[in-house]
Amino acid sequence: MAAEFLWTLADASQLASAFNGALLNGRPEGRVAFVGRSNVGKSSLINRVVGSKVAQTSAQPGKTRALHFYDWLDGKKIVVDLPGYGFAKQSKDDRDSWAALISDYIEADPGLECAIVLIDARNGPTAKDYEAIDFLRSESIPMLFAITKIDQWKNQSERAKRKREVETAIGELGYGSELIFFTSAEKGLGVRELQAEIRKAAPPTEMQEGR
Ligand SMILES: Nc1nc2c(ncn2[C@@H]2O[C@H](COP(=O)(O)OP(=O)(O)OP(=O)(O)O)[C@@H](O)[C@H]2O)c(=O)[nH]1
Ligand SMILES: [Mg+2]
Repeated sequence: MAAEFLWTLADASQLASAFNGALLNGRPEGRVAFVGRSNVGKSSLINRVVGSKVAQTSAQPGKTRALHFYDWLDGKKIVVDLPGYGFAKQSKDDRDSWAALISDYIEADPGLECAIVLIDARNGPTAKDYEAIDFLRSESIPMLFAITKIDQWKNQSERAKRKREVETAIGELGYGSELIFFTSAEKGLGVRELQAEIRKAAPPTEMQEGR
């Protein structure tokens, strides 16, 4: 089996007992979190990356409501499916508590090696994406960027224009184009390249120094 479900984090009160140093519930594998607005395709891309349909996907935004952890056996990583942000139908209280749960987890996990920031091919980075990137940067989490649903690009000229726009926007934040992956979970595009890069993720420097 390529992947299996490990754990759900639904409430920040579960965090205190989950970590022992870099171990997550006794597990040493580094964590890789998929971050992005609701409906951008996080769960779908996770299923492609880990090679089995472990994460639930839906055409309705707001499908993933807690944090779900999957053991990606071949990649020797734990993959984290986060709830999406910017889900318009949520009440403000719901939005705040979801955002708090995500940021509490990111702050609490010393073994979070990398965040994959997903950006919809049709919109480019939104204001919420910029906020998420700022937060991850402030926590010193290395980032990769996955542009999702590139099968929605209609032709070669749209593809070229959109690629340039995304590379410029992310470049302006100080991240090189080698960190950007153009993907389609539907067609399986860009998945192999992203898998290879995720495998390379290493523990944050402070942890390595502590060994
Ligand atoms: N065309 C196309 N549709 C996709 C692709 N990836 C995901 N989708 C569709 O986008 C919708 C949302 O996908 P999910 O993977 O559930 O999105 P999510 O980011 O996990 O959403 P939340 O759990 O609500 O945060 C579903 O209808 C998917 O079928 C893709 O590569 N191409
Ligand atoms: Mg989801």
